[in-house]
Amino acid sequence: MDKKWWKESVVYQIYPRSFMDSNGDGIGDLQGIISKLDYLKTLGVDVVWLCPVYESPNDDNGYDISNYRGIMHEFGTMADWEELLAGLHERGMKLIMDLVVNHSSDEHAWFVESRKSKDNEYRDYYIWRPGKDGKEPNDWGSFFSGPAWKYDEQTGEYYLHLFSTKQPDLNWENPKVRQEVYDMMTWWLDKGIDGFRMDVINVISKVPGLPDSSDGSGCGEHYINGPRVHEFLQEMNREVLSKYDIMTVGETVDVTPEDAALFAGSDGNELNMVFQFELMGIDSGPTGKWEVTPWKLTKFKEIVSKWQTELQGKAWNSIYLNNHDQPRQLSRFGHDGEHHNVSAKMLGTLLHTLQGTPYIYQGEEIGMTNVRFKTIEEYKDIETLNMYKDYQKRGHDDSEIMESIYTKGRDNARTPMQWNGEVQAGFTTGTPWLAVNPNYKEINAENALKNPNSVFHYYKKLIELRKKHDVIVYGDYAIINESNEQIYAYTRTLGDVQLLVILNFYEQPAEFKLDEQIRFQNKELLIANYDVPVEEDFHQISLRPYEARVYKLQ
Ligand code: ISL
Ligand code: CA
Repeated sequence: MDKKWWKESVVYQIYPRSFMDSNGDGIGDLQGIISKLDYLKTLGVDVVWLCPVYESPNDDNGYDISNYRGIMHEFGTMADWEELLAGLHERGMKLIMDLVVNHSSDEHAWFVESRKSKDNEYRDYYIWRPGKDGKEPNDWGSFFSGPAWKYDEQTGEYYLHLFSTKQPDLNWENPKVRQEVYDMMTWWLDKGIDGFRMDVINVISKVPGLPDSSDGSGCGEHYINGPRVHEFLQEMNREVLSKYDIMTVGETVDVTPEDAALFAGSDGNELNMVFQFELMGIDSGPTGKWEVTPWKLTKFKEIVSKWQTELQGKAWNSIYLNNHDQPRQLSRFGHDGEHHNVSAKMLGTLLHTLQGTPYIYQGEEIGMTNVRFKTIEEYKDIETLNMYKDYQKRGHDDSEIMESIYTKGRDNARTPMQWNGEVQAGFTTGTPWLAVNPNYKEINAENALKNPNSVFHYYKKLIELRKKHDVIVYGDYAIINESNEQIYAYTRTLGDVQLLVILNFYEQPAEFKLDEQIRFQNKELLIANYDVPVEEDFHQISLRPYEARVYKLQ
């Protein structure tokens, strides 16, 4: 058992723009977060992952950074940030910062210089190429629709931007760029932070020559897990990470467990863990995420089991079911109507009892849901807005596009945190930058704190259990009743202690039969989302809608 604090921790992700507004301008800010630190302490989380709070023109809500060492003025000042760090540390919590270094903002001083002339000393900080036959240098597409290249009048060349046109890709081939990044990371670590979440870190190395995609799709084969990515991360680890007792998690698009074992292997020479996307792709069609496709529990179990077993003993998993880029887990995998409370708890049970570090996304702990704004004008996310224009141009009808946005759009996760049932959900005294979800009168933190039966108190208990039972953190995973289309059940085993997790993923009742192979003398119910009758026959359990139970067997 290779014990590590970051394996035993529970992480809480904050999207600052939407968490809490302290000054009535409608935008969440650092003082707002500070005012809620006791809330986080009550929940019991160990680590806060703060999405970007650096200076930014906010083309992509802070993922376009114009100064890596300054705080976005809408969020506050460096003094506010220092107060936040101290406030977390005083309460025994840690802080990890978002590191966005695949690209910067086009308003970053490096890019302002870089675009001035071909012989500018910052030219090679970015990826510039002449056009090919009057068109883009290659066929790569942007994650946010359209080509990944933008023509720049000034020097008559194109620059690469895998994301928005205001997010030019940094040139990691240039050792000066890498040194700038390492210096900046060291600067933040010396301020006392406890680690980094690294944005799209597996696309930083591009295949030399930047060839067209082989299948004409314009997709990522020439930059996802590119030729030098492990070399770069090992260098970063040597120069920076290995000098501190910190945690690191890489956001890695399109990786397999084999890739993950290289990025986050137990030898520890790159990162501690990665976010995989395989599960998040479960309801996408051949054309991508906007092609909404029904998902199946058997497939869900297959993906999760694959990651659980293939990383076991080799690398460490991160566990998440939603974040600021994904729809709300409750609307996607649970039931956001009548079975709201039990299904939110069922999903929480899964999150906290798999092997890996659990990540809670703000609002998940009170069961926040997707939103359906009537018109596209109410949406703010660049990915959503670009896709809307693109699909309209291609002749899709409006109601079909809106349906995709309702199920998959990133603004589902970005509506303001629902603190109470008062004006604007208690998030702001002004007009919020993105409208609040109209269900805030029922679903809000104040109600959740008051009600002992709430999702919040259930999450709190799950977090407490993690601290008491090593098997929850370190136990080996094994799936049981694998082919069952309605129930997800598995065991976690550590020495002679076994955890048995039984989850009904649907509204319909289900019969669970316990495998004869599972033998034990004592059983203890650790947590459940319904009252469980004592005299029940354990080998045949009737599960109610979205019922979840966790037993400890010995
Ligand atoms: O949001 C997505 C789901 O469709 C992805 O395409 C997403 O853009 C990708 O996961 C990378 O995400 C990260 O980098 C982006 C930023 O917009 C996201 O918010 C961030 O999490 C560019 O920095
Ligand atoms: Ca504010």
